[in-house]
Amino acid sequence: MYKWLPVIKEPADLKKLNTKELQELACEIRSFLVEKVSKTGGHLAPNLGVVELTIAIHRVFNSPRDQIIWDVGHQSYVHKILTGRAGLFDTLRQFGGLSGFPKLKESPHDVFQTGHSSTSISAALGLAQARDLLQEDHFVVAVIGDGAMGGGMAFEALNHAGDMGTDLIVILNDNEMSISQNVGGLAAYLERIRTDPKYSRLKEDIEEILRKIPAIGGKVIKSVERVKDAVKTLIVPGMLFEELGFTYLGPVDGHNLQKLQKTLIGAKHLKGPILVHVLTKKGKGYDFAELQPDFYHGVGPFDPLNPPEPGKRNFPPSYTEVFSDTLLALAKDNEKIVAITAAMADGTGLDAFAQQYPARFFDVGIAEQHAVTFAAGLARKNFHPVVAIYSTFLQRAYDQIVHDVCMQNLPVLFALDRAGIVGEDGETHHGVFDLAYLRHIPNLTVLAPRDENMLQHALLTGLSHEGPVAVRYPRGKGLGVKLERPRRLPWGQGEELRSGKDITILAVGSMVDLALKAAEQLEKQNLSVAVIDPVFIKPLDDKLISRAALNSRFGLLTVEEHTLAGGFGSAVLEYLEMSGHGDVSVRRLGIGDHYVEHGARDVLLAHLGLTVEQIVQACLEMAGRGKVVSWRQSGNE
Ligand SMILES: Cc1ncc(C[n+]2csc(CCOP(=O)(O)OP(=O)(O)O)c2C)c(N)n1
Repeated sequence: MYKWLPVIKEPADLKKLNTKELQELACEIRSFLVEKVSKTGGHLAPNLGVVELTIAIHRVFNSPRDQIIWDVGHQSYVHKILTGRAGLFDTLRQFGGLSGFPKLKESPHDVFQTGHSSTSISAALGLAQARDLLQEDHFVVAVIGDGAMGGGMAFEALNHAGDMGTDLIVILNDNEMSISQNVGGLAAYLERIRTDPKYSRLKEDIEEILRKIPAIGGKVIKSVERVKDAVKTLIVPGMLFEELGFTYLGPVDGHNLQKLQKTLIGAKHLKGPILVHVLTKKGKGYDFAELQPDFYHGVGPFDPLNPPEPGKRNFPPSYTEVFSDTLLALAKDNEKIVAITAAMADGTGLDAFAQQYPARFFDVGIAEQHAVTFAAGLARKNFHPVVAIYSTFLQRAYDQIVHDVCMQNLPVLFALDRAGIVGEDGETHHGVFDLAYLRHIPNLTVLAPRDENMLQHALLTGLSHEGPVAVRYPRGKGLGVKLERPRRLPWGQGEELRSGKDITILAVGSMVDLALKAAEQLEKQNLSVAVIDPVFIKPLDDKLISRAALNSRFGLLTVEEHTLAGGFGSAVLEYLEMSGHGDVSVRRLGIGDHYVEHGARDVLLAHLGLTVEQIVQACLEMAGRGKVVSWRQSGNE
């Protein structure tokens, strides 16, 4: 079915194809992406948009000798296809299969791992500096989207790179989209470059200059510096990237292979930091994705001829949907509630709030640190901001939480979606560190609701509190429990959901349901097991834990979808030690000292030993009835 794809085993093979053949290859890659991603799920629209760009990069540069860094890395599928990994696409994002992001262990062509946005220019500058110190001779190229370019780190790196003057090529892939429509001054600035006629003239002139570069033919220009100066004189004064010390090339049509290659060859001949501005269309070539690039940014498996309807709800609702609905309902009666997202309005469920209360909604772009301090500012003027950020991305804003929100004890509610194992996006995206990076911060309250009904209560409780509160909840569907009217939870109190005298399981959030099922099974084996939902990870319900410690014959078992180090089990151990219950036997189930790779969430949880069976097994061992299998032996290494 495919003519050219099987021919391309490595980037060098691209150099054997002429322009027409390359265009045919581009069409084949698009069909291949839709065919494979519709089966596995994945980042479709971003990859459809960079097909020609990736081909051009691999034609002009010499990977892996030349080093290419993909910002976020969600658009690296075409790069993977062209670097010998097309045959692995049936395993994309599955446990043990091809990752959806660049991975060092996968290929020498993946030179730097990414997943979180806006890191590529910093990494590329570091690689370029190392190259210079080692007196090596190769190119370093960062490919960054216009959304990621708006992140603070990208600006910090541009600022530094311009100052250093190091040879470095930054390719700005401008598709006018982040996940949804891009926001901010930079986006408006790029829009002006795209549409202003004087920039179109500039594009023509640059082509004229590039034609004169020796590698391309035409009149020989002896000094590359002269080219740079010539290009610079064409740049409109005040151009942002030029002012930062970059030579700006573009804008160039990112779907025109010939123009792209010419511009990249031109960039190779210039010295210092170069920014190549490339215009692409997200979702290019697959109508559904072109029309709804935000929906097809990242999709689950779908039927390519009959794709799913965006926004359609199923039962049970997802935690995100319940968050979205609850916030809308609470905001109706409380006009002090404002909502903030860092470029994830859809993913966090804040899109509904944005529609209903546009003046109280803020999309700050991919700028989690700014989002948090911005919220602190709003809170100082008596607003009650809800900062909805995935657990993994809030890692970025640790200092802002400590310094700007909690130290001033400001009423900011952090809604941490995707807490725990997220599944197919893998190690850069699992939200398994949040309890550890939050629970030691003074003034901060941390809640982990066990189901979607408790999520509603936790949100109301958090928004009724005049201080900072974090609520963590998992990815995916709720348990299908009845949704009551939201109520305030008794402050700092856990709930004993089941009594028992042999062992008490203290389970966090998503693990409570598993613990209850395990306790039921154990009852049939004559083991009497209590289950406690602490509800509050901080403050801990001291009394309840003390009572459980005294009354459980074989001790306590903690279970959490989080790292063991610094997590809830650690909090329980700390409390027991400080309160004189240090001799109580405690066993902890959670994630060991390692990163968790990609795969379906249930597969990963089983691999980590976070299942009903493993909880049963752990309890039997605690009662001296089972073979002792430590979490290391059970695969969680
Ligand atoms: C720190 C961080 N915040 C949020 C995200 C989620 N995210 C992944 S891709 C993306 C949009 C990136 O937009 P852009 O750089 O323009 O790339 P495009 O998808 O348009 O090609 C976002 C917000 C992330 N990966 N990292």
